[in-house]
Amino acid sequence: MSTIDTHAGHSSHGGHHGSYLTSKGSLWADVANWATTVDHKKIGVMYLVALLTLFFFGGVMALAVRVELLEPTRTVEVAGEMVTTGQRLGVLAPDGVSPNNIYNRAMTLHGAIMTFMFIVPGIPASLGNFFLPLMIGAKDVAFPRLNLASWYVYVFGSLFALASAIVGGIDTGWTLYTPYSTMTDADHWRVVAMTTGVFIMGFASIMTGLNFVVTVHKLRAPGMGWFDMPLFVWAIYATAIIQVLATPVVGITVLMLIFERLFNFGLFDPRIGGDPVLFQHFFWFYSHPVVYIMILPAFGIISETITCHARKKIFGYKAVAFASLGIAAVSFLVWAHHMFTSQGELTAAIFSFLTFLVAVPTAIKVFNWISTLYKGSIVFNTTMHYTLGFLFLFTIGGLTGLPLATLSTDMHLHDSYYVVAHFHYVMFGGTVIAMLAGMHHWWPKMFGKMYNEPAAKLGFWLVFLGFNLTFFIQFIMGAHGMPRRYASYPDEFQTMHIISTFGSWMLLAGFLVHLFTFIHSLIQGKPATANPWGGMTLEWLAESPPDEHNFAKEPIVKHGPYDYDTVVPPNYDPADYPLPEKPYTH
Ligand code: CU1
Repeated sequence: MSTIDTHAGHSSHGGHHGSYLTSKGSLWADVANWATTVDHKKIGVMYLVALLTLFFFGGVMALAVRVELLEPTRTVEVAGEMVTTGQRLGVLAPDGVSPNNIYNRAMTLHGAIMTFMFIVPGIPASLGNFFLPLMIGAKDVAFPRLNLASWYVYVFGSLFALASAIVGGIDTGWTLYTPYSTMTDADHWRVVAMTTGVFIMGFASIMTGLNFVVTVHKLRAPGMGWFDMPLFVWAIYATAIIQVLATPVVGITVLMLIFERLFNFGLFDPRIGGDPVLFQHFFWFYSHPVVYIMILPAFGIISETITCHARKKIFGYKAVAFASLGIAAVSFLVWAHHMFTSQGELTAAIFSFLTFLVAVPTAIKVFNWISTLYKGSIVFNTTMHYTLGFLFLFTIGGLTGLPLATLSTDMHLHDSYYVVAHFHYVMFGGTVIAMLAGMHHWWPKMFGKMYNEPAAKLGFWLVFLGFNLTFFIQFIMGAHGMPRRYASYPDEFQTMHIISTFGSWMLLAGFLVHLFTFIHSLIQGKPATANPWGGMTLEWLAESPPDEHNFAKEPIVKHGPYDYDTVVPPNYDPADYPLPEKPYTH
């Protein structure tokens, strides 16, 4: 039996001495310790807390938008006054602001928070920060102080962006399209606060990406070649390359917007020689690659969870690894597919073709995951539920992209609810569901506690069914002509909107179940052993939760990350978490 050299040994049960979570003695000492820490694990947890807080605010905005859409008319008369559905229900109740405008602001804030502040930093900054060094057997990232700086920059940028909401909010939509973003609201500072926030957060993203690229190149444990790296590491590496190359473009774009807004530079205003579509080119040159910053880390998580919980070697390791790099490369060539309705036919046809190219590496990944499941010893725990949920939802998200990449059908579907549904199937059905898979997979490692599986599974079913109820019907609405971004709509769409809003409440219930399950786990969960699922990657060699410096001794890699068929998983005790029998050959 080949094995891994380490002093980590078998874990004592949870909360052992010297874990990164061990208190420094007093509350003040702990706060000071966390606020100045350069430990990638603590920074990962700090990112997770900040991200989930913002996810909560973005979610509240989404719920408010869905409540407003329960009724087709914008305003109804109540006691001689014209009020909106939201006002009547006490959800959107502004004083002295046009109701439509409030709807637009809630919708914009939902989009801006969820994209710029939650899903872009999302998996890399939280789970990536925590697990990338552990998975390659390193003590930390290459630049620990830069890592801490990125967290502060991210929080500072987020506060800047949220300040725009406090002073009244912006109504441009998260894409900040000109001319809306250069002309709406007499008060410049709302748009400027949001865009400055985006500009600042961009630096956090670049810092994280740069850190991960150098970490992967320089800090892999002895014996770990490029093709011995876990696929999550490959995915984060590909993401980091996009972060470094694409993010400066959004920085330039929002600067141009700020200068146009404040000083009339004539970049986007045709009256003084500008071109409003130019903004869209700049914006999407960043914001399409960013879609892959959002989804590639999710792919990485699925490659880990599907192998570990199906007890099987990944099918086609190199194909999956290179598909990540392929997607990263093609992601830079497809930006103009967001502008099919505003450009020449030849250009549109070329971008349509390039967009279809992305389907090739993506489909390779999906086929390889399904092949990995074939004849696997599948454990139907919460993580596997989310993994299979991801395959189902992401496949729908991917396939419904094809009619949008096709010029003739896109003319009809452009800016309709069909796009909203497609986008949410990819971003929520893909990224958020995969993040939930990752959080359940790695929770025992991060916090040293197990969680209640039946409760977590209930959470899964509420999230899964609630999500489909909310968004599947939006494909149908969109195909029937319901445009996106409007507070009011023709009566014929009301039933479908009501169904969608009920779905959003179910989704909320699912998240509350998960929240309680995680809190319950932290307070009185059963202590986790070092390797409860019998995983093969290096993070399972560390204690649960890991020591301050990760491993007692630098691990030396002697087998691949997915050798489930030939190697007994290190530190695994069947008494703790029974797994299906595995016919180990050695
Ligand atoms: Cu795109």
